[in-house]
Amino acid sequence: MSVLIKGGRIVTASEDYIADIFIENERISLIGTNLKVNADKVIDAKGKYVLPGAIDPHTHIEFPFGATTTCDTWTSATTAAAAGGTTTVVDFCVQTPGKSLAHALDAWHGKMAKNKPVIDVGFHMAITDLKKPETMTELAKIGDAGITSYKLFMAYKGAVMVDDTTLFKVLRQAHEKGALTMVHAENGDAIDVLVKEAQAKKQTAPKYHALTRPVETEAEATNRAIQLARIADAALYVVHVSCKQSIAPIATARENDWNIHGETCPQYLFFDESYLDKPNFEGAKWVYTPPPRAKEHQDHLWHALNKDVLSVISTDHCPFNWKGQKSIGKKDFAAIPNGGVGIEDRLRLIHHYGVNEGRISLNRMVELLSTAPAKYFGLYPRKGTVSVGADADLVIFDPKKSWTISQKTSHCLADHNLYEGRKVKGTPVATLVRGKVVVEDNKLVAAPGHGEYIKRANFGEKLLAKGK
Ligand code: DUC
Ligand code: ZN
Ligand code: ZN
Repeated sequence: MSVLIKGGRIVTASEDYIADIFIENERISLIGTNLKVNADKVIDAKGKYVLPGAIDPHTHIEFPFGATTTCDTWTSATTAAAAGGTTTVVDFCVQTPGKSLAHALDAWHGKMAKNKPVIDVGFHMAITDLKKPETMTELAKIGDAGITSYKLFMAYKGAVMVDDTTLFKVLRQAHEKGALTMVHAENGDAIDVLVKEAQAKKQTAPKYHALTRPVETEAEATNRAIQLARIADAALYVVHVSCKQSIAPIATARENDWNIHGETCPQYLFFDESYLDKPNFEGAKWVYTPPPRAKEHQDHLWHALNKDVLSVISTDHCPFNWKGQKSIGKKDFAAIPNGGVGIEDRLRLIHHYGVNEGRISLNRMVELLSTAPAKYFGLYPRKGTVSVGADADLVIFDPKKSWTISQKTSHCLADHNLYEGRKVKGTPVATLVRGKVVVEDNKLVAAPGHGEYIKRANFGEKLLAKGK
């Protein structure tokens, strides 16, 4: 199957030009003006942007969390992702404490085999328990499964939180193996005390989620992880940075050329702590971790994104229904499953509020959503750019088309959308994964199963095209 995309404005992290793209055997085979080729399918992209597919390196799909499981399936989440211009996700495969890493990997592949994805997929490995010595041996070989990034939770005491010994051992292993270590940076011990005190005072409302996780708990853990990574001489990537106090140690590290990196997510750019106060328990929809912060942090986050102190915008898509899932915590904020809905609207939101409103350039948007995550997570240059030989993961994006974000037109299964009713200018009109249109005009047009599991390269190394 060959495809010719005609006359689009190709925008990468560093370029912006009008040309045709010819796709054969899932990859881009030619880029040029007025290409004279015979194609099975022709797409007229005049007046549209042609972007490399966005990459979401932070999702939780069919993820068991506390008393419940995130409500999207692999099919629904990846359809939503594709509708919003995302062509690859890297999801967290999470070790069940006490069980092996192989057990987690089997479980994740099993879920994907049942509810098949429509876009490409990689896994990070979240290590929660190193008590059995053989787990470290397993971790040493996890690269064979194409997993080149590890994740550790520094919070959720008594569940998935790790101590500093575990964090440090994993950082050392990552240094040995050329892997990237990711941290959820919050001081779980302090938060545990604050939560128990709030519960004892019968403080039950969603707003106590934020009040028991002050910015200092995030800042302290961020700095601790950075210093431990320095001792281990390992690369570190701090997930979901939410506040200026956590930006500061990352900025210092980067000024010193330390191997420290960070991401933020749209929910920290667009919502503040007041959303938790919405009446009738609606605030529970905004119970994600770290919590929404005071509004002043938003400008600091945009500034950090512009200065490359923060280098990626992921979604941390971790969807729970408001009815039946968030409601588990109706009488106790600490029982509300932590997570927000977000996989579908990232590109539209960042284009509208970032590019249209002058906060970032179009090239920087591509870098933050596609090229940088591809480079960090061993997918580049097979993914994350528009070039000959790359996978034809492409988004045809109409910058003039208006779009109203709504749960009704969403492909996510959650019963709400955090961005409900927001009107944006610019939306994907077609998304291609390895040369196949998977979503067109917000409709799924490919069969689930088109998405493939991708074995990723090590941190800083290149991923070659399939079969190379
Ligand atoms: N952290 C995440 O990264 N995702 C979901 C929940 C959490 O606390
Ligand atoms: Zn987290
Ligand atoms: Zn997450």
